[in-house]
Amino acid sequence: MNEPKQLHCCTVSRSTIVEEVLTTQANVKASDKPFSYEDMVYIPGGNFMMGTNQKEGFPADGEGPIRKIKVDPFYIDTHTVTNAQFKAFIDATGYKTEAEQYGWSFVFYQFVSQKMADKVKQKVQGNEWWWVVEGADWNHPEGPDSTIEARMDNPVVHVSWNDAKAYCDWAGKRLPTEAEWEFAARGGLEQKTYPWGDELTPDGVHQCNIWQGNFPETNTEDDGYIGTAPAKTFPVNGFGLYNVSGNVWEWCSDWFSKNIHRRGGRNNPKGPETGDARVIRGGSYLCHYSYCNRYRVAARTSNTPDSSTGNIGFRCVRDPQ
Ligand SMILES: [Cu+2]
Repeated sequence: MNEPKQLHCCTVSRSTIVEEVLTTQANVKASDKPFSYEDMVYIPGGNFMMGTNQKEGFPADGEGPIRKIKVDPFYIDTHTVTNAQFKAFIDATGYKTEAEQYGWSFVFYQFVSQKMADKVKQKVQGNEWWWVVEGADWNHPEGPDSTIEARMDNPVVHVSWNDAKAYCDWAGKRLPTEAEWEFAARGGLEQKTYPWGDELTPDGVHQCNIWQGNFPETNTEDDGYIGTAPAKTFPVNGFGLYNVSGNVWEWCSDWFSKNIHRRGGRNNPKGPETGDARVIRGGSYLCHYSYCNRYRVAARTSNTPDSSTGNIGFRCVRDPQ
């Protein structure tokens, strides 16, 4: 059986717009600065119950069945890579992101200025809230007339999987496997819906940055944010991680498959040998229970490795030395 086309409510892939895919395998040299564990936490590893059989989930995404998985200890960033951190990488290496090479990226329509909106030629069919904005990139998240100046502590966005990998190579880190990501995201709790428990807003208090109101028309911003929130917002989970649910999707190292569980090992699974799309986890500020409750900690989807949007970022891990 074929995998579904990589067209998801909450993300969108470049292949919906372009036939030819750039395959940039940039050779980025590791930074010569001494490595710092600043803003990383040690995850002890061990066994955990991965996935979910919940009915309110998306079984078609391959969220289940629940299986016992073992991961080795690792360090993980407490927050997603920020604009400030990514800028340091660009300044040091001169790296060009794929959004810059293609000359455009996907922006949520409400963020596009009137001036830019008049120039937008393409909207994604079936996902009309995604606009193809020329000149949108990590440094201009809503197009050439926007800046990250007031958002240096927010997650970098419009970064492809390939861009994220290049950053990791420079930073002396790597992307988490999907299993590592979920182990860390669960924060030591077993089989809870969210990183903090089973209730979305315990005592009416928002725990993450997702959509409130009617998607895609009105975001009431009850949680305080319409786009990204600073990378260190909302209470941390049991391991000290910020924003594993909501805010931005996070790239994992694995290729995506709906039924990897049948062939993947139970010890440090690394996903399929090959594929078309990479796993992303955590959901984003555009997720809403009415159509995409993928801010659940077991939820998963994917995007092609050259794709970039305004709601995908990443955090890194490092093996104990
Ligand atoms: Cu979503």
